[in-house]
Amino acid sequence: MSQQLDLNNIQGDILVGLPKKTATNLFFQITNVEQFRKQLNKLIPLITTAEQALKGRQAIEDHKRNASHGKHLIPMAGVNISFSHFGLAKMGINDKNLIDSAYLNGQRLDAESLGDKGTGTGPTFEPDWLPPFKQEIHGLIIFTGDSHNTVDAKMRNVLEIFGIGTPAQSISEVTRIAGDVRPGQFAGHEHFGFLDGISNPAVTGFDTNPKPGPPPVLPGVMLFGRDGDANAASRDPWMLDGSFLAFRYLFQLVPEFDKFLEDNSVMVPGLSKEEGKELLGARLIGRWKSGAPIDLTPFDDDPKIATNDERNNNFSFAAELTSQKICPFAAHVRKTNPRADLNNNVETHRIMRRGIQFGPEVTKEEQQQEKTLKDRGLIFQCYQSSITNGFRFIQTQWANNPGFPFTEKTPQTPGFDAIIGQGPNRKLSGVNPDDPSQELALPVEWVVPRGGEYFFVPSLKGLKETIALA
Ligand code: N7H
Repeated sequence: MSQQLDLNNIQGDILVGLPKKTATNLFFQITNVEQFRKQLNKLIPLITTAEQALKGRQAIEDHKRNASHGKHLIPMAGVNISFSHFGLAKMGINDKNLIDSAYLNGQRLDAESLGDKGTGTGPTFEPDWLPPFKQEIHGLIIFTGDSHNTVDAKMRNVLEIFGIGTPAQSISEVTRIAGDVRPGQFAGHEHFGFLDGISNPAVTGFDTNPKPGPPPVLPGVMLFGRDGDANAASRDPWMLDGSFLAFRYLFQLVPEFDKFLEDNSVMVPGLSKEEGKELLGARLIGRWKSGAPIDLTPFDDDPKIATNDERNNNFSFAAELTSQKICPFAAHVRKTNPRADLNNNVETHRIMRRGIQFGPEVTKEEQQQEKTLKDRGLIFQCYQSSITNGFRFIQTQWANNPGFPFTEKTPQTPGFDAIIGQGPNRKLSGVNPDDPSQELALPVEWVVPRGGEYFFVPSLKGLKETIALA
């Protein structure tokens, strides 16, 4: 099978990431199938391909190098579209060869297995999700851009194509969720304060010059029908170059998280209370707020490592496969990409993360009350060719599993991923480097899922030839 990728055929968010300071996710239902499939022809030329997203990123780089650019950003908008199983079924499109039970059943039915809170059990389980996500969602259009104005203009343009407010209307909006990069010095950092978006897999045949780090993955780990897609032989031709998108609407309890760090500051000789607090945060994540990995700089932050692409992802926990003095087994980045803990045999479980923050900065009032009063968090999006092996595996088999990574050579139980692990009696070991067997209870789930869905992101060809109607 050829590994030659056609970047004009792949939607831009999957391999490249749509450049964004802001994004709006528009969830919709299809109300008039024939009309929608015809109107789709007009949307296709507006979809940002991987090739265009690369050009956009290059233009941004060139612009930044130009000393006279000031603070002004280049106006730029991106559009991608994807469909849930229910959307494809509504259009009468047979997607059984996407072969993924999580996708075919939808995320709502998966919520209990993911560990989301709710009432009832089995078929009667009702997740504590926001009402729009309990409705059937057929599709998602992602709009990204440099500013709200650019994104809103593109969105108006697209809504017009689908005849919103006219007799030709073919979709109805279920909900829209907007997010923004955090302001000023916090840009690129998620709401707990940690730099995000550092480690994503390099893809063979796409990343010609990958930065030092975990081994690249075959393109089929992200794209249907390509080398590395275990089910490539069973795919229908229109599925080639598509991907799955796992969407999660994750709220974060930031003042409560901060209070926990404060109350449980790691008491290591020579560290102040404040330094012990920073150390605890770093040991829960596996990186300092700057982004520097603790596997490389365990006891002091070193922002120079964080900004050095040759170093910031070049670690593997190999120095301590049976201990957790340097990095707790359950640290978020060790749980979600265990690297040498599994002999670097993690290719099929790697995901391409694209997310953005939502909600305001923590207010003075919230700081004083040490309590969340305003909604904020992460719009989590990740791409993979198997949800079962990708997002879902990481969440259920690793983050929620106190026994993982399997450390036969140490009696210590790793415990839960403090950030995203869900389940009863949350605790972890390894936060105290002087006594890694000591356990710390995690009384609050600081990341709260309030909705989500699984989508298929078709190729441009798949959209034109199978989903749109002539
Ligand atoms: Fe995570 N955080 O701020 O704590 N994540 N994550 N994540 N995450 C990562 O390496 C965070 C979530 C992964 O290759 C970093 O880019 C928060 C889910 C994976 O080394 C930080 C939330 C899932 C990696 C965070 C959240 C994952 C990763 C370090 C929710 C999958 C790469 C920056 C609100 C089920 C691991 C970086 C690697 C890194 C945070 C969610 C997975 C800072 C706050 C739901 C695979």
